[in-house]
Amino acid sequence: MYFRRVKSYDFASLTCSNCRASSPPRLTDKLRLYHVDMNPYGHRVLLILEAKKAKYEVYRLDPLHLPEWFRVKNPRLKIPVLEIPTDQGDKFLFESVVICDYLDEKYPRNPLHSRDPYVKAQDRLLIERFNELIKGSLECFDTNFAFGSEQIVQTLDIFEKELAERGTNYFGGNKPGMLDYMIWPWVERLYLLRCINERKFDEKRSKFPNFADWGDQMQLDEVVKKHANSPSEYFEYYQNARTHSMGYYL
Ligand SMILES: N[C@@H](CCC(=O)N[C@@H](CS)C(=O)NCC(=O)O)C(=O)O
Repeated sequence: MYFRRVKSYDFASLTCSNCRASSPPRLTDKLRLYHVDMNPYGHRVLLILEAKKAKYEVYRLDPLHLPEWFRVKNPRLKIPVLEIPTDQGDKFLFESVVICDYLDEKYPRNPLHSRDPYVKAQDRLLIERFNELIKGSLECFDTNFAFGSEQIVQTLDIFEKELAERGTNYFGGNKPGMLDYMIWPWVERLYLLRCINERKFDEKRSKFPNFADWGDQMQLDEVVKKHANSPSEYFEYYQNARTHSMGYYL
């Protein structure tokens, strides 16, 4: 599915060899995701593409050498971008949550949002609130992997209580839904903290028992497994990314 998959994140040796001078061909029958390997926002979209069993390809961009033609596709230069074939030519969407909502409506199989408009609205609010954990984890990964960022702990507390209130294994009920997949990429990355201090990680984990169980279940989900990386892969990635000014892409 990938044009090229790089497992070892040797940023120093990334060259422009994979920055094609011309843009990829027009699409015919499948979607195309412009993605930077290991980027959590693109990870969101990969999960939804997979959950929907959509036909897609991934165009991997080298974040240190974005090709000129990409600026035309997305003047904001943000990734992820979804390219959609239409009779009027290819169209583009950006903003991971917007892309994922589009996919949920476009592919009715396996609906990921609740049919109840109130629950759907609540889930959207929780996706917004999760931005605090995103900020906290960026700070944590971008500095010294310090534990106990208040933003992380406070957000986990909100989600812990929400799971207890819903009384279900997943936020989506008896299977993962949109909210589960929208927050998962950052939770999968939080496990890297176990590589730094196992005891502290397990102590924190025990403070959020519902959320911890949710995380264990999510790791067994087939969609999640398809795009999962191990804690040590993330640890190595973030260590290297820090020394290569990758801040914008974390
Ligand atoms: N809210 C956007 C965030 C996307 C985003 O911030 N992308 C970053 C990578 S994490 C990016 O492309 N940064 C490049 C830049 O800002 O120049 C989404 O959900 O898609």
